Amino acid sequence: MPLTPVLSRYWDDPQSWTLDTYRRNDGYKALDKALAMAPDDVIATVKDAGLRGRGGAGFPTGMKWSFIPQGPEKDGTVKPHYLVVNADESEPGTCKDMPLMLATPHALVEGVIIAAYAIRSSMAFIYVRGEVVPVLRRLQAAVAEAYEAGYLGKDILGKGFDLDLVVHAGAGAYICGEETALLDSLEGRRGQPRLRPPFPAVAGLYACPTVVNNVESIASVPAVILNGIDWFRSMGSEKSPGFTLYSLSGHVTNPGQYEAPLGITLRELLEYAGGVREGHRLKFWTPGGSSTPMFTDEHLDVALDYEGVGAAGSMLGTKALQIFDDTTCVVRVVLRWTEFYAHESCGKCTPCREGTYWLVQILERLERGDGTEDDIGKLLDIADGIFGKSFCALGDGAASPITSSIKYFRDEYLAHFEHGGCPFDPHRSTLFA
Ligand code: L3W
Ligand code: SF4
Repeated sequence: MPLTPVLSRYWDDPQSWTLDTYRRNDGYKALDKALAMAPDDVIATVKDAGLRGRGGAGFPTGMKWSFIPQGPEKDGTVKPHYLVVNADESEPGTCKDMPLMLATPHALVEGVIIAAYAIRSSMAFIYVRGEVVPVLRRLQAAVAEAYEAGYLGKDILGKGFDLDLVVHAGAGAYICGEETALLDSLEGRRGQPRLRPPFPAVAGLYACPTVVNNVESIASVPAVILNGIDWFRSMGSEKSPGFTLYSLSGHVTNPGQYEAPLGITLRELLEYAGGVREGHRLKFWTPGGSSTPMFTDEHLDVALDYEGVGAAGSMLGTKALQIFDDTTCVVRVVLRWTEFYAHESCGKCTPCREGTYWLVQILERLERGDGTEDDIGKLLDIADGIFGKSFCALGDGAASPITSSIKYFRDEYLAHFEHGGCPFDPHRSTLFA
C-alpha cells in the first residue's frame, strides 16, 4: 500500500508554519469553499466522507457535529455553541499532533474555522499541553496571523461569520486529555472527568453544547472539504476511510510519522521505516499507544484500521506504534507504563486510584526478583477490578498492558522470580536475550 502524505505533505517546506507557505500550498482554499456552503452541508460532507475521530476512539466526526442542537432550547433560550480542540497529547507513544501543530499550525486553524462554522459556534479553543512551549508559540503565532489576514474575528472573508479562537495552555496532566476533564480544566477547575451522559455535545463547556475533537481530526477537515467525499473514500476501507498519521517509535530503523491509508499493516509500515533495528527481531508492539492491548509478531499483517485491530483484540487508538525488539523486558516496559498511569490517575474513583498503586507495587517486586507465582494472579485480579469498572478510560488503559502482556508473555513473568530478577539484566541470565 503506498503512503499518502496529505497532512504531512508540506512539513519539510521551508517556514512551513507560516501563513505565506500555507497559502502557497492551497491553504485556506477549503475555507473559501466551506463558507460558500450551508453549515449543514459542511456537516453532511464530513459525515458522508466518513472521517472518524483520530484521538483514540474513532467516533464519526460529522455525526458528533450533528449532535449539536440547532435552534432554541425547550425553555426558549439559545445557548452558545463551543468548539474545543483536544491538543493535550500525552499518551506514552502518541506523538502525531505535536509535529502536526509545529509544522503546519494553519491546517489546524483552518480546520477549526470550518468546523466552528459548521456547528454555528463563534468561540473556539485549542487546549494544548502546556509543557510543549514551542508548539504553544507556533499556534499563537498562527492564530495571530489568521486574525491579521481576516480569517478570524468579525465578518470572516466578508461572509458574515464571526469567530474568536483562544489557544489555552494546560498544566500538564494526562487526565486533561479526557474530554470532560479538559472542559473542567478549561473552566478553571481541577481537571477531573465528569459523568457522561450528558455528553459534551449536549452539556459541555459552561454547560453549553460543545464539540471536542482531536487535533488530527480537525486538521483533516480542510482536505476533506477541498477534495471531496469520493477522494477521501478512495483511501482506506468502507468503515474506516481516509488517510491517517501512524507514528512509529522505539526499536525501528527510521522512527517518525508515516501517513498512509487506514488499513495498512505494520509489516508494510516497517518496510517504509527500514525495519526493526538491525540484528534484532520484533518482540511486541502497541497499535495505538500504551493504553491499547499489545500485539506480537503474530500480528504483523493485521489491517491497521478500527475494525481490523478490534477484531484482533486491541484498539487502533492513536495509531502510536511503539516497537520493541527482542532485547526488551516486557515486565519492565509494563512497569514503566503502569507507573505513568498511577502517577496520572486523578484519584476520583477507587478502582483506578488504588488499583494502579497496587499494580506498581507488585510489578516492582516481580521485576527485582522478589515476586511469586501468585503475583501474576494478583495482577490479573486487580486489572479485572479496574477494567470496565473505572470512571473513565484511563483505568481501562492502565489495565490493558497488564492483561495483554501476561497473555503473550506469561513465561517471561515467571522467569523473573525463577531467575531471581530480570532475565534481560546483563548481570544475570540472558535467558530471553
Ligand atoms: C454524543 C453520544 N457524543 C460518544 C462522543 C464522546 C467523545 C467521542 C468518543 O476516549 C479513547 C479511550 C482512550 N452522544 C456519544 C457521544 N460520544 N457517544 O464520542 O467517546 P468514547 O467514550 O468512545 O471515547 P473517549 O472518552 O473520547 C478516547 C483511547 O482513546 N486512547 C487515548 C489516547 C490518548 C490521547 C492523548 O494522549 N491525547 O489521545 C488511546 O487508545 O483509552 O478509549 O467525544 O463525547 N451518545
Ligand atoms: Fe480518575 Fe482514574 Fe477514575 Fe479516570 S479512572 S476518573 S483517571 S481515578
